[in-house]
Amino acid sequence: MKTVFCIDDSPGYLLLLKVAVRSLRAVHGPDAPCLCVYGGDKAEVLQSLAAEAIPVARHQLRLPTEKMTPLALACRGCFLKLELAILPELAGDDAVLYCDADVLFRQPLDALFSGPLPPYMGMVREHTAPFWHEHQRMEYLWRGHRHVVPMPFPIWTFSSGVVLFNLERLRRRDLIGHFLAFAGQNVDKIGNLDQSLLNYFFGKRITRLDERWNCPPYLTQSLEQGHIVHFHGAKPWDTTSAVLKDLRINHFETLRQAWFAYLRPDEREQLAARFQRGK
Ligand SMILES: [Mn+2]
Repeated sequence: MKTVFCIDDSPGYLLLLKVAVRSLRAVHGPDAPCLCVYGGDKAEVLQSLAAEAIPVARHQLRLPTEKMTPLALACRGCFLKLELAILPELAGDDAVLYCDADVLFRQPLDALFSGPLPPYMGMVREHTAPFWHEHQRMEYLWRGHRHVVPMPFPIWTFSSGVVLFNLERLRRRDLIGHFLAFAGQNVDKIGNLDQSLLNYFFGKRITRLDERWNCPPYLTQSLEQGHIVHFHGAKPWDTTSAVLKDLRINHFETLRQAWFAYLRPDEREQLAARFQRGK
């Protein structure tokens, strides 16, 4: 099964992706199948990906941007993962493991790849309180028909940092067409970007994955159990931001050092230079 990453030209993504792929190859060998979906337009990024031997699928977001909030527009790269089922480069793949670029692979994924395929998608639950907001239902228009999606509130939300997508199911009966219509028409009502869209539309159809497949570094069990560590919150280079102070606990320091170990000396210097300039 391919491991798929999505990036655009947002700062930091490319370096995160390189480390993610290097760690995937360290765990699963140099031929571990992967794909980078690239939503940007920079020749130097494409060169960098080629130098790293990372296969690329170029894809411009199909989701309409008219209704996007300024925050969503600034983070539009995170919506790319929602469109994997329509990518020509993945037309022959029935399932893929999507991972954010800010992950570190630490232990093999065999148990995840050989387990039963989730009927729609598999995700790990967020470590937050049950989520609720004022919209009790959302509607969308698709091929001339109006559809109503009752909101499954309050719900425990699932993290979209790692998603085992059953692409074959999403393509069947054009479920992906329905979902993307819903997403484009309701993107102004969501709290947490792409993650909200997946949780609201698929709700209880999401299969819960074991925590080891998307483990933040601040959990006490992350060092022992984290097969995929997800630097959700503070990125590995962020040792100072006050707002994320509470998330730089437990194994954050050890795991950020593990992330740094994958950098080349010139990459380490670039990061250091960025910090001396104040990011
Ligand atoms: Mn992330």
